[in-house]
Amino acid sequence: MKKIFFTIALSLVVTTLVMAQKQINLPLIPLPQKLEIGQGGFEINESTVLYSESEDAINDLNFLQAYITDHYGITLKSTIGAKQKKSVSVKRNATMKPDAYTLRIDSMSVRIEGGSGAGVFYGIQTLIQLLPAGKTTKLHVASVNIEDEPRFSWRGMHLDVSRHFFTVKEVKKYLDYLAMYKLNTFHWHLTDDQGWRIEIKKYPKLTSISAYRKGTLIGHYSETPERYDTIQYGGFYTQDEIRDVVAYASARHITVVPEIEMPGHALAALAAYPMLACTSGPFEVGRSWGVFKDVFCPLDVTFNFLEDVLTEVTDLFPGKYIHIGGDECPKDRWKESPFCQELMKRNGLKDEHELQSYFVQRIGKFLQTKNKKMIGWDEILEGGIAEDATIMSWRGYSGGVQAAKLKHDVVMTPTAYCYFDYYQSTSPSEPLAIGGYLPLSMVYKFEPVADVLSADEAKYILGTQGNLWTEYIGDFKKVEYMTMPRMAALAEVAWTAKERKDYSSFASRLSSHTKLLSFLNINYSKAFYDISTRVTPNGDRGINVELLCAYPNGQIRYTTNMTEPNSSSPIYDKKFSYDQSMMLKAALFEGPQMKGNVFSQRYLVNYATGKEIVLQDQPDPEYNKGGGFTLVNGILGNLPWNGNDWLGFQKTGLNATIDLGMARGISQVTLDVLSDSVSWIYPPSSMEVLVSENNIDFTSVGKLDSIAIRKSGRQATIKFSKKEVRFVKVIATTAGKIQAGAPGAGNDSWIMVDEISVN
Ligand code: TNX
Repeated sequence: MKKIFFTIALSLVVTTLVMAQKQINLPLIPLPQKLEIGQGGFEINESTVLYSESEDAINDLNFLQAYITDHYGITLKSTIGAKQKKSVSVKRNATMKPDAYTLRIDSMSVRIEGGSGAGVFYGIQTLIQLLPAGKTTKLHVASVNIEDEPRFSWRGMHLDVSRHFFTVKEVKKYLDYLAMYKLNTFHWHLTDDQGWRIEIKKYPKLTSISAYRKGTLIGHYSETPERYDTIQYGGFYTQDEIRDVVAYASARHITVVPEIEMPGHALAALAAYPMLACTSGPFEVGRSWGVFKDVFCPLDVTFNFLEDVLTEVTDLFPGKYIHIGGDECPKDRWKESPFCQELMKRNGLKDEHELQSYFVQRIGKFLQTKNKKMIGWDEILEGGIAEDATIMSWRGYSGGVQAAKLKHDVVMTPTAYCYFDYYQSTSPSEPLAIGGYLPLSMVYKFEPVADVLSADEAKYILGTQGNLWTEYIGDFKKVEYMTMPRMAALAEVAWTAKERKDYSSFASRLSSHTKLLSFLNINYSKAFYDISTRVTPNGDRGINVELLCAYPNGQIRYTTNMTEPNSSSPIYDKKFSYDQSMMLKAALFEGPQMKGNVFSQRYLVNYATGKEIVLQDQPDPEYNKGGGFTLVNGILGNLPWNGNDWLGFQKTGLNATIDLGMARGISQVTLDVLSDSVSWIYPPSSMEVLVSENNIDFTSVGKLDSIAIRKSGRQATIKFSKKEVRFVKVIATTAGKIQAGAPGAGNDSWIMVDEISVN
């Protein structure tokens, strides 16, 4: 008796564990609000019939039918009628919230109910994620009981097709990915300085001239000298193609929000119609990136043009929102223009920000006559927000908070969490990106509702979206790489209740879900398996090294002899110290399988490494991840620069004193510095090294009055005759105000410094 009881108890424990385990492993993204997993499951095979229990769900059912045919090669009968045994059925249920659905799978049937077509469609998407991620004609799906609905109503992805153009076929693929993650808004960035991409019948030159540029910048915007290719580049969508994309999106319950940029980012349009500018031109479609000074001039002819354009645009896009841009509009031309100054006077506008506001409000009024709502980047708050405008908050949270407090709707897309053109990995093999660092775990952490908002104000936060600017994304495989899987993380932010979010669970599900991504031939990034390092001082014996991985499963294995790690390399299980320069390579393994990329890091050791360092002035808090220790931690700040492992000073320079612990014979001091004028970063205007035996009396041993940073090197070195000293002081001064003509002209420049090596 006892024994039997014990066996039952044990098997209960085992089952619960298996259930819990399974729950985590069901590769569902975004995680449903309520999910129970049962025993066994259902097999969809050639004889399964698909029923739509209500006529209005047949289109969504047909979507499922087509998906199964396309991916598994079996064509199931789909019909309207009451569900039968051994069938898949869908139904609209008006008692449910529109976007809500239930999915119930047992050994007898698969049943989906949704509050609307969208709800049914989301149920179908969940079912699709449960199908086998490989070609077979027996589609086993686990037994589940799911009740689900989204947290936010705006769940979006943006795509910039101006900087680089993507074909209708590619745009449709992108929409497939949105659909897979239950995203419902596609923000189509159709116009910008580097190309106008939508046919406007009344202005044919927008496609014959504005859609093409004569060449494109090569490499990164910050590189000097600038280099260009001379290949004509461009393309546009005809109105028929636009309608085709809108219909394709609509079949997936996705609303398309077109963006027509104004008053800035308008150079392509000015190239065809220079009379819309404040000066006479001629203008050329942009070949480089960034912000251009020539913008739309608030002339009557410009408003007539924009209203004509928007009339055609509003006819093409049935959704309620039209995005009018509004970001990054330099005011130089308006300041110089007697017309603008006169217009400002006439309308009592006190500055050019108010003129921008006047511009946007005039367009807003026009859109109202077309029954559309205006949405714009958060700059449209400056100088007074237009009545009824929705704000897309990209420069952090503040624009969104301000707008919500003013009772305006908001979509949150702050760069720090939502810019998928940023690097997602610090690996040196990462393809070129604009800059920044936005790993998957950071996207996942994003909370769209700022905690300073009251419950009432929070209602104005419609949701969130990921943005893909394509300056450095020239082909669709790279579009996939930059968005997948960050789009999946964003989808969970937008859909799943805050309390249910958990990165470990997400990453585990994602790891299984990548099988589906591979099956769909999607070029996803494996950076979420990345390993990173943390170093800490270890008294006199150098540095402690830790290896970290945000992915919760598997083991890290490593080598220190320059060979690549494999499944029999030693397992990293605790931090270790070292006192000699070393090359470490590590990778994540689940069983015998290496998951991500190989991490390699050189750790350097010299007299200064791990020693006590005192900074007279603290770095700017934004660029001070590790304090003074950053300068002696044995790790060179990474390039391309992303803020990690560099210290930034703007108001003061660097003044660092290192205690070598005992007198050492030294003859060389090196400081790592950065040069990136686009980010306002300049090499120090001077660098000096002083030494001391007692930390009171310092003698200068060398000074550089200019520091030339070559492409291949970034180190400023001072050599001197050998000195026996214990204290070393390094002083580096900033270059002062940025000169006219350079980005950020008139502002204080920055210095970014890293490793101080003493030999
Ligand atoms: C800023 S975000 C822009 C875009 C650039 C992007 C690059 C915004 C409203 N404007 O024009 O492509 O940065 O990350």
